[in-house]
Amino acid sequence: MKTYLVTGGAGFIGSNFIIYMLKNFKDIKIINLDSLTYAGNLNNLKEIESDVNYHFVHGDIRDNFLVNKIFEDFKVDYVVNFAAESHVDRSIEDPETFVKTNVLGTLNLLNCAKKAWYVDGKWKEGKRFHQVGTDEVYGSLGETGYFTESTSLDPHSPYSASKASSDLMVKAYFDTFQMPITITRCSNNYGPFQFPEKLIPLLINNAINHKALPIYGDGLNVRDWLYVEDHCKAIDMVINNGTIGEVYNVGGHNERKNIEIVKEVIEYLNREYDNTITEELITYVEDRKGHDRRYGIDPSKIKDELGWYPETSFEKGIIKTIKWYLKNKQWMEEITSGEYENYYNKMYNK
Ligand code: NAD
Ligand code: TDX
Repeated sequence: MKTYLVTGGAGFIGSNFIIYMLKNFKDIKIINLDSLTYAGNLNNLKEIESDVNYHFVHGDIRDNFLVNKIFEDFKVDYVVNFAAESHVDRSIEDPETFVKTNVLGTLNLLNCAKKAWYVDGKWKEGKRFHQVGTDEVYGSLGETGYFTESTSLDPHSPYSASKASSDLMVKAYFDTFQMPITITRCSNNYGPFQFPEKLIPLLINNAINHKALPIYGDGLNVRDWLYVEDHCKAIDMVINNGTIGEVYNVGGHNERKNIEIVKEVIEYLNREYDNTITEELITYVEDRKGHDRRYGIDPSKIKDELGWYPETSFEKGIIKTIKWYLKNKQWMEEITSGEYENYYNKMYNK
């Protein structure tokens, strides 16, 4: 029975990962450590919250006493570090919070894992520290080419700089201490439980409330979209079968211009939900500072070595996603009240 310490498990990808793992494996235990920032929501985990193999701990990944205690109380085998400040626009407003959680938080987890796993001059068997990274650390592509694992790191936003720093700290613990680590770097995820500050849920939420759909710059920036469950599967495969010390890029050759995404969402909602939702809602706004033009992942390594591939096509995934948000309007209303409203009004001056 393996015990996973999942950090940030009340956020978007973390909650999908916990649900995916508990649904697929009966012989694992999951400890979810989350400080419940604006992005963390325990309602995401309703369907598994009473599972005997699930345990929630409310706390910060920077809390050295607490994290050491978790390692003592539970025989942690795997750390899967999702906990992060994850939104680029917020990092432009407040870079420091990103360094505190993403860099110092990761460092604290590494130190606690080392303390628990490195005993009498050797590493205990069967341990793994997995860092959930992002393709944004590679910077921005021109019209051609893809990010491979050997692409130089060239982050542009405070968010991606903090994620690059945390990846490098994890790598340093492998290079210096031979800590058993792996890193995945994934492209843009979409699916259930994503906080509606990110493009796809923001579009759905605004459209159904007949609010403007803000498009940064010319709308021609490209992102490589991956359905969240495919990402969860990739992480599981890398933890269990990936080579220690290695980085794996995760993405699905699913590139779309932002404006194409907006039009697809409008088209579906107009046809299936409310025919007053039209392209008139599209509003071009000032571009994001340092806005990366294009991300595109080359996933050959994870495909060739581990047999992973994205199972959900964008055409199917986007419909599944829109339907989920329509069915869970209350989740959206709850999560967007209070702090989010203030943030949204500040960002878009509405
Ligand atoms: P999210 O913002 O939805 O969730 C982050 C979670 O971390 C929240 O539950 C929050 O409460 C928790 N958290 C934040 N600070 C914490 C702290 N100091 N201690 C404990 N918990 C804390 O993020 P997400 O979109 O689910 O992303 C998860 C991870 O995946 C992040 O590391 C992100 O960089 C990475 N990633 C995200 C994407 C994407 O498209 N969303 C793509 C690639 C990589
Ligand atoms: O209102 C918007 N209008 C708009 O045009 C928002 C929120 C975004 N955009 C654009 C900016 C990007 O080009 O859409 C694209 C996607 O934006 P986000 O959803 O903010 O994602 P991105 O900045 O690409 O980063 C995401 O993918 C990589 C996640 O937020 C990161 O956590 C992850 O590492």
